[in-house]
Amino acid sequence: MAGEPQDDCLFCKIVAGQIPATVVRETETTLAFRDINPQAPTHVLVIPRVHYPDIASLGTAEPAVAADVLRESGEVAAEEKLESYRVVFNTGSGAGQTVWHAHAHVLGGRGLEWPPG
Ligand code: D5M
Repeated sequence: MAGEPQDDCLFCKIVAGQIPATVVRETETTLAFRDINPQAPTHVLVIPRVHYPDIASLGTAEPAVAADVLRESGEVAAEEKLESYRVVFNTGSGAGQTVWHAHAHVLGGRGLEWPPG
């Protein structure tokens, strides 16, 4: 059920402490940890503790938690002292989503081109 931990979800396992992660920030509703395959000098993922498959379904069901993810993305950027950075929600396999638990990518520490690939 949406919102409940999923046995087959990698990020639910990180939330539960069953898989290790390099955690940089934690709140009651969110977790921020370093991406295992960084695409920039700073590459942190911010996730809700609750399971929703993408940011749209999280935003519809639990808008306050979606707002927490956005606020924490900014807090990560501030902690990492990023003057310019990008917050990305890949949504759908055609956009590169591979983990079906909502997550923001916070990317910075190098020049970021626009439009993205
Ligand atoms: O982003 C999913 C991201 O999740 C991708 O950048 C790799 C990252 N990832 C996968 N496994 C781990 C673990 N175990 N720790 C940290 N980061 C991880 P997407 O937008 O779905 O492609």
